[in-house]
Amino acid sequence: MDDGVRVSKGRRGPVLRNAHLELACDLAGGSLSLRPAGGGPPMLPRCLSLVEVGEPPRTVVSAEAGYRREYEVSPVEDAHGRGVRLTLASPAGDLTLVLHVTLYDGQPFAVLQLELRNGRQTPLPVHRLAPLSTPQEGRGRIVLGGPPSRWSFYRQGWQSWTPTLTLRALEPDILALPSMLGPEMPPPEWATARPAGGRFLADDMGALADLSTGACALAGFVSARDQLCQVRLDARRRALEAFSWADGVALEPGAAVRSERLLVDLAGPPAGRAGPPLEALARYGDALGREMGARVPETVTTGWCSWYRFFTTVREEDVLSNLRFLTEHRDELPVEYVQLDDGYQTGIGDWESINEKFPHGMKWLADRIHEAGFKAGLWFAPFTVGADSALYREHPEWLIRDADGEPVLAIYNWNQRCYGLDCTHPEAQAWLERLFRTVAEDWGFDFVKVDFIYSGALRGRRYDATQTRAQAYRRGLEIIRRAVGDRFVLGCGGLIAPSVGLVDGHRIGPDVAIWWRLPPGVPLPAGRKRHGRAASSFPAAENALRNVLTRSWCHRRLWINDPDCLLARDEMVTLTLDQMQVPSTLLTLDEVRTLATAIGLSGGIVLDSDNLPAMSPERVAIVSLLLPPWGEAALALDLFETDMPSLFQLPVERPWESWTLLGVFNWEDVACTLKAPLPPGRLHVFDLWSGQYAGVLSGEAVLPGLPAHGCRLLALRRVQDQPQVVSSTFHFTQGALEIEDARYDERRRTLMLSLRPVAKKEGELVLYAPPNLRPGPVGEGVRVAARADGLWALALRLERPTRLEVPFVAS
Ligand code: 9PG
Repeated sequence: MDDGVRVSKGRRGPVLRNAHLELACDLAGGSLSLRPAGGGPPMLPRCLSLVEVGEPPRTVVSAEAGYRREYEVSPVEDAHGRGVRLTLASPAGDLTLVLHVTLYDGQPFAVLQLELRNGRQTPLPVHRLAPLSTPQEGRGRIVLGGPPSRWSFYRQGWQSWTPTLTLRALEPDILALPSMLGPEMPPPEWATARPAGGRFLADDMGALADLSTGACALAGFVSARDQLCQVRLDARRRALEAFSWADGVALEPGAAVRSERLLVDLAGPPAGRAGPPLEALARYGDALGREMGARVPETVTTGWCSWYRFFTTVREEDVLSNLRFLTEHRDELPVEYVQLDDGYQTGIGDWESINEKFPHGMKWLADRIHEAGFKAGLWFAPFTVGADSALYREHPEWLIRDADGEPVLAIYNWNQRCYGLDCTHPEAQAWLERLFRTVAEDWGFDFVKVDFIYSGALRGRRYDATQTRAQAYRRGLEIIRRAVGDRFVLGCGGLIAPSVGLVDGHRIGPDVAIWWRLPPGVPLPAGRKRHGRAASSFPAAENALRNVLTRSWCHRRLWINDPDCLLARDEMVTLTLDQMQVPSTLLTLDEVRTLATAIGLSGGIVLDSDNLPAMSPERVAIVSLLLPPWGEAALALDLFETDMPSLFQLPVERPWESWTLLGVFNWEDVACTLKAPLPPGRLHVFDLWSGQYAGVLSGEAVLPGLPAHGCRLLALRRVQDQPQVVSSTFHFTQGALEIEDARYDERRRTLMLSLRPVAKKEGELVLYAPPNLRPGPVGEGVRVAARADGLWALALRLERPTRLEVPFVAS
């Protein structure tokens, strides 16, 4: 099929089309109409573009007055392939709006970029550039086939900790306000609008799906170097606007400024369950990664992190005792990094001043870690300056300030007000560079976790008034990147699109915690709301897990996802007051398994954060199940149907067999029966955690008795009419790494297995045999036991590469 872009003349102006998409221009009306190929009405019948400029009161200038009759059509070739670009110009007094529209051969999306040219004699402050704005009234509103009550909207969040999820389009949005969770307040007219639901402010990208028709429209920025980007949806008015913030930077006479590049991806009905919206997210992730030059390390990072067990009270001995444990248990916990988190420094900003809990300093500690054969990681909040720090006292001029000259608050944390570092200040830049050179070259760290970095992107005044928030933020990250070279940079509390290309790994959700949900008794910092199931950024396992599922599409497209740490502990701790022994965690075993399942299936970084020497072997074995990492990300099948997806599916392909892993989660506070749709065919269904075999199923699995906050980790394997592997309990993939080959020799009636050790050394291979066969004796060290329904378990220790021949005899 010819997939190339064709240009033709339509009734109202030029038309671009390929096999997927049609863009028709209405020159006199100053708009574009977008529809998926294959007929049907346009989904976005009237796309306008507009800018917001000037001193207060700001004015909105749009292309509504029409585009010039002359337009340009030119071939392009860029990161997304070959295509055709249409350039439309709309004069508006002495300003000109220029819209660049690119359609690519073979891609189901278009890219829109708006340019503003200043023909005035005076500089013009530019605030917002919107390459896409659909009308709020009358004809030209969004058409998805069904009513907005059946729409759902996926809203990307500003930074790591911002809840990211799909909401029904008439529900209220979550609160994601400046400075922690969003860059901006919603538009003022939204504040007074009644009813409150149906208005959403997404960052970088939003995707709208119609659950009744399966149609989907995604608008997301694929460049993010210069401007912060947002997408507004007003579902009641069926209106969408995508824009980037120019931050009021003055546009000089004769000069031009461009918005970021907006990808618009449309898919018409029909849709399967995991159909168009999920594919659109994946395509958006690919395109963003391509344009921003994503850094995607080959292998997935593993390690131990001090934070979620020791917090700021961490001492040198705590790191050393865990280092010792890792050294002695290298086989069971083969991890790469030992990462010290917050708690070594004397102040928020005073990173080279080490507190008394680390008497030998940081270089000494990194040396000990290296000596033991691990790589060393260290935490910073490099763009955050605490009011109690020496840095704040000595360099108040390095802070982002508001119009009154007051430093802008980034967060209240560590019992103090914390402000944002002005990364455009030459002295602050020199300081950052020196700091990270010291950490990398003198101290010898191989990994830096740069945390709370959204602080560098706060709205405010900076030393260099020509720089936007996005540029200042990236400048800071670029300096860190240059200073540490190719060492691993883990972004945390960091913006999403603007970080791509500068970090190797990035946190994708709120912090995990030793509680599922914030317990009622725990006091909240002033001004914080306590949520129930409602999406929140507060540290809690439930909140962390939400984003692990909803942002899985980012993995290996933007960076390596960091789902946050695994907390698997069952350690008891002694209370100082009355010497009482209490559990060191509130997480139940079911909740720990849910966390492990989500982290494993996420394909992302595997960091444990427990006091390892105090953990039982059973709990260490849960960590081992994730090692080595498999590295590929599962997909939340029901992402567009619920605000908390419960089906996390990962296809596993090996030369000897392909199967599917399916995590099924019960987010309810009571035990439930859940139903899971199955891939096609007759499948053996085996759950790793309960060791239960659900039998041969097709179409759907009904899973009774899922405990509160618990899960099933199912291996779904196609039924063969001969002996076959159904599961392996050595690794969470149930066979991907520990089974190198498995084939049944029909003539010899023997299952030939080629095994290699993984982290967990004790386990079982679970085999199925047709009713007329059963396994004969296998050999030394392998215990064969009958299970229900034709299953056989082979229990063994796997310490070296092993070949197993399992003979089958008539039963
Ligand atoms: C160290 C921690 C850990 C953790 C980070 C980050 O909203 N808050 O007040 C808030 C506090 C801490 C926090 C996130 C949010 O955690 O994600 O892994 O490094 O800092 O202080």
